[in-house]
Amino acid sequence: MGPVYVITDPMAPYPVAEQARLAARGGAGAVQIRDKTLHDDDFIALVAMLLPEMTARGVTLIVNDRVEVALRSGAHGLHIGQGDGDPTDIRARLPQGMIFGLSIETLEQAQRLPDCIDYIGAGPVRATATKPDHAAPIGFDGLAQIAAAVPVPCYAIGGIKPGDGAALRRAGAAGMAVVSAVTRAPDPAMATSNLLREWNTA
Ligand code: TZP
Ligand code: MG
Repeated sequence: MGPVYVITDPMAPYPVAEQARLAARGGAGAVQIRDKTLHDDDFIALVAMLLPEMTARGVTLIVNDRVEVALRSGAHGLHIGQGDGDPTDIRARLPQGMIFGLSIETLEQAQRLPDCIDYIGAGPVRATATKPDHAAPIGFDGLAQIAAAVPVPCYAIGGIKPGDGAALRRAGAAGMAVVSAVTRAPDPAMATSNLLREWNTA
């Protein structure tokens, strides 16, 4: 999926589809569509519309939270959080080859990671206004402990900013998952390509 994973935000200045396109243009390896309020049918239509462009660019398109939407839209992947159901039961409903990610907030959760998970999002690394109900920040040390405890790629999430690439790589992250650093940047494509360049030169 590459080191830069961009998550869309319906509250950000650009429409969600445009956020996804700009992230792809900037070199994101993965784009997650995250919208807690969109009706399932609209969510499915949005993902289905974006899928050909994302596939053509080699971008992994991931649906947040909703199993039915992931299944019915043909998305490349599904990402769930700790409260979204039993991962093993959900995995059983997904087609083979669909990428399956899980949010991890503590070392204990990392140590109990089900073996059906392809990658994790670990965080929040820092407190962030993007997810007001987030768990306690884990910091870079917590991130390093979690990354070392799991056998799958670990994406750092939460309060990740330009300039963090080297510290995240040192902590053992496979990449960074960002919302505001890209979706609220004046030029989201440029912000994405800057994060990618920074990661690759860190
Ligand atoms: N999960 C943990 S923190 C977070 C999510 C979805 C939000 C991250 O947003 P930002 O703007 O990159 O801090
Ligand atoms: Mg969730």
